[in-house]
Amino acid sequence: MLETIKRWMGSAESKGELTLEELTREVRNNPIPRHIGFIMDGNGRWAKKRGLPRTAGHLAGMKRVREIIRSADEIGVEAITLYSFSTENWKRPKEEVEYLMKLPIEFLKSDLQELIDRNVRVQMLGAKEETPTSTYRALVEFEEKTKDNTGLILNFAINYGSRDEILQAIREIIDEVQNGNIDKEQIDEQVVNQHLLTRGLPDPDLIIRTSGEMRISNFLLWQIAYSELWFTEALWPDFGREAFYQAIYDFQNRSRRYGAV
Ligand code: V07
Repeated sequence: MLETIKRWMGSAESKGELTLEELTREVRNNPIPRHIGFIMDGNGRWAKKRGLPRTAGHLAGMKRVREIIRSADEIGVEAITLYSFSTENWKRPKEEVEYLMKLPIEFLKSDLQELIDRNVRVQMLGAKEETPTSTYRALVEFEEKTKDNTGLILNFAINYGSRDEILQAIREIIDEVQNGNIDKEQIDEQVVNQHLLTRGLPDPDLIIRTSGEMRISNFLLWQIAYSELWFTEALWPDFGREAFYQAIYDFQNRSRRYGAV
């Protein structure tokens, strides 16, 4: 109780004076966000600070992906969506893009078995067909080998852009109207939801972005209408279990009103 009051006096949000054990207990004793989105920013900057190539930052970032999956699974999150590669990322240097496209293949070798053991279902959001053949095969293998799993839903947004996703939904809905399947007046939020790549998933309760940037960058624009946004200066390769649970702790201590008072 005293701890709680001290925290209120300090600031609106905790500054991380709980130990990891206390934090985990607090988080587990409160409602867990059902769906959490991650914008995994800062790998390049992390590498630069150490005089390493940007690719070293991406490799370190992949290790944190593993830690976040385990941490989410262990507290019973229903779904996480990781923004791994945007449609804009093709503009990066060729070597960097080639390296990024190899990461799912590496991840397949190192982590598929653990994901199966954890009953995790892996899905892709985005045009995976436009990735190199070997990457595409790895992405499909993840999906196929985990499709009947009933635990944590793990979405990788690869070659994803939210405006593209919305445009595609608009085209599909127009087709439905033209085919006489629905009337224009019947188009509502539910119809739109059914045509987005996230169909079947709850909207994200919480979006986490690392690396100090306070932008959404074309990630799940429709779906985040009521999401809590949480930003940290930490670079993605430094973002581990403790920071993740701190974000959930802060989420649990904010009040969400969906526009009401
Ligand atoms: C990527 C590592 C994490 C930091 C952000 C960018 C770099 C894991 C995957 C992955 C994707 C699909 C899959 C299994 C693993 C990945 C890309 C980049 C393109 F089925 N990390 N990671 N994919 N980074």
